[in-house]
Amino acid sequence: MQRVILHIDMDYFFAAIEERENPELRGKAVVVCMLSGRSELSGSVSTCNYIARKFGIRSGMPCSRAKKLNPEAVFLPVRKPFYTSVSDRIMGILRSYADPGENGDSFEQISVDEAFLEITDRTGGDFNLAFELGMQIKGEINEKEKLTCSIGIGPNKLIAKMASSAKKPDGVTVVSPQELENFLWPLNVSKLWGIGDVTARKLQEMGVVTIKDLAEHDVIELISTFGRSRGTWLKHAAAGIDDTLLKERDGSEQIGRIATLPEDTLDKELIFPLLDKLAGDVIEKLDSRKLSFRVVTVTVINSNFKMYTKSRTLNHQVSSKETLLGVAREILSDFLSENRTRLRRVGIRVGGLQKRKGQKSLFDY
Ligand code: DCP
Ligand code: CA
Ligand code: CA
Repeated sequence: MQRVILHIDMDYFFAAIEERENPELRGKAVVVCMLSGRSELSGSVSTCNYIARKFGIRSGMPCSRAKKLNPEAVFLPVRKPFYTSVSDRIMGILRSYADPGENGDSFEQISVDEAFLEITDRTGGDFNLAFELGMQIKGEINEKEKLTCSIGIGPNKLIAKMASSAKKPDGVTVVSPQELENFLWPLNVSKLWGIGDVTARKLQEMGVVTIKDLAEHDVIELISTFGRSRGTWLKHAAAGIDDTLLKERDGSEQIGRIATLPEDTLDKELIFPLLDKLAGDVIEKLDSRKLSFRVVTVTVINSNFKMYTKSRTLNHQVSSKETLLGVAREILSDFLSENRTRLRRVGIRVGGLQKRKGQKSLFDY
């Protein structure tokens, strides 16, 4: 099936959170600063909103310089733990939109405000459906967190990542395999994700200006300049080729199983035995690696191939099958009480994994 990957990047993230928390900041230039504490405004700009950017203020520049560019701007100190808690909630929302992940990881957080989602199964390889999913994600983040983001959708991580920055802020950019060359080739090589300043400069010296130039460049020459692996990578990337899979960040790994019911049904008598078997399989995997979990996610796919995911976070680490099955049954029962379409597949997944510590806890039942 045609792969579909979605990349999301939050808009002016730290400054957007500050704006949300303090509506009086709306309409003003807002600069979030990493202050060194030595003197007032000795430090660098963490980020700023788009109004501040109009004055030329950028991430990384000295705060004193930002102050000169716009003395009227509001300067705020970074509140990293607070932004991280917002990030965690957003990542939780995003995870629920990724594929169930039967064939490997389907969610990868790459920074505080960025993640990849594999949505191949969810969309059946259809880029129009992927666009709708992107709009749905924006809607949920806006509703729950009052923040905007930019989304890129493409046939692989490379294209998705580059597409998300094409329309910023608040954009959704879809690049299907048919549109790939039109999107990629006119761009300057320095825009290719993975190319740094040094490579970009070397390529310019070789007369390679656009990504199209790079795609058409002699691969032997690329290899002799950059080495075999980097040289072939450049050639492939310029053609929009990228086979890399998504990889869960350590600590956010999940273990799950999903299976098809004997028939499409809404009957617990048929669903619970399968749930029982899946819970057993998951616990077996956890046992073999001596892991406990804290998050339980149930996935269902109904007879119309629509997928629904619901998660519950427990207030401590657990590792027993009884707990897993109990929580999974509760989630599923809640779901069945409000759903009318028969189910085709069900899955269980656990997250918040940790190495089990010493003895089994008294609470672990
Ligand atoms: N950040 C930082 N120092 C930097 C770059 C970024 O502290 N030099 C922090 C603040 C940003 C967050 O990381 O809000 C995300 O970085 P981005 O590069 O995604 O930038 P923004 O989200 O702020 O803006 P954009 O709308 O351009 O994505
Ligand atoms: Ca961002
Ligand atoms: Ca980012």
